[in-house]
Amino acid sequence: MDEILQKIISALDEGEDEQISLLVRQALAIGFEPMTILENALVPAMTRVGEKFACGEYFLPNLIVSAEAMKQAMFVLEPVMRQRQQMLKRAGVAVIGTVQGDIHEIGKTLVGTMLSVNGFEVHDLGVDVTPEKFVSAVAETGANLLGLSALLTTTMTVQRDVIQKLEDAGIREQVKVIVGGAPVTRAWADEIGADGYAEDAIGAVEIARRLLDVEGII
Ligand code: B1M
Repeated sequence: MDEILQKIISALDEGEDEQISLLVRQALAIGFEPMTILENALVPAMTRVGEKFACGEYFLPNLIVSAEAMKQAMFVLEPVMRQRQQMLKRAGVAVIGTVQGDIHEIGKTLVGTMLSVNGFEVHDLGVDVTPEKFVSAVAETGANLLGLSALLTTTMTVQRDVIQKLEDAGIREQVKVIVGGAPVTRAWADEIGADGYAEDAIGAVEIARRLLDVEGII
């Protein structure tokens, strides 16, 4: 693997947020595409940190510093991604957030960024978002896409609650609901009556465009 990507992986693993910003800028300067940096360095490195946490090699502080480094890297990448795709015509209006009880934000933000750079007007509600807040945001923005992220097995069920609340409010038909996050599966999406499921951020854009019948390339 390229040396610079390897350095980015190490910086994320060690949670070196200043160093990682520098390295990501360097990688862009020598011609790496933002998606290559994301897919070949940042995302696998973050996944590896999670695996080390799961097996007891890393502890919560490791997760926190690595997540912070990931966010810093995203701050550098996001404007570049936006700049490169800003000519796209509007694909739709999306509301997105991580569900109540869950503060994992990186995957959700990545999905929001990818939707945004692919022509969606994105209203990112952040993390720990109640079903009620999702419902009012859909009503207020007139969104035709709602993205619900959940990273914990204990918070996946809130995705079902949100869909139920949309039905209660009489606006379920107005909006396509897509769900995702590490524990979420297609079977779960079907079970709770979501319109779509995606395993990653690019998949989220693909399914959103398909559901809303938007033409064009990602
Ligand atoms: Co947490 N955490 N965490 N954590 N954390 C996981 C999720 C875990 C799998 C780690 C592990 O044990 N291996 C585990 C969950 C176990 C489970 O329920 N199955 C876990 C746990 C247990 C916890 C705590 C309970 C730990 C504790 O306190 N004891 C706690 C819970 C806090 C809470 O939310 N209430 C907690 C806390 C944290 C931190 C705050 C330290 C930090 C988050 C910081 C932040 O976001 N600002 C953190 C982190 C960093 C992780 C891991 C290591 C990495 C998550 C991440 O950012 N991945 C994670 C392990 C893992 O997932 N491997 C873990 C990178 C990101 C790009 O991927 O978020 O999966 P991801 O998003 C992907 C896809 O999932 C998908 O696309 C994204 C891009 O490709 N996707 C969607 C996501 N949302 C989507 C929505 C869509 C479509 C696709 O449509 C709408």
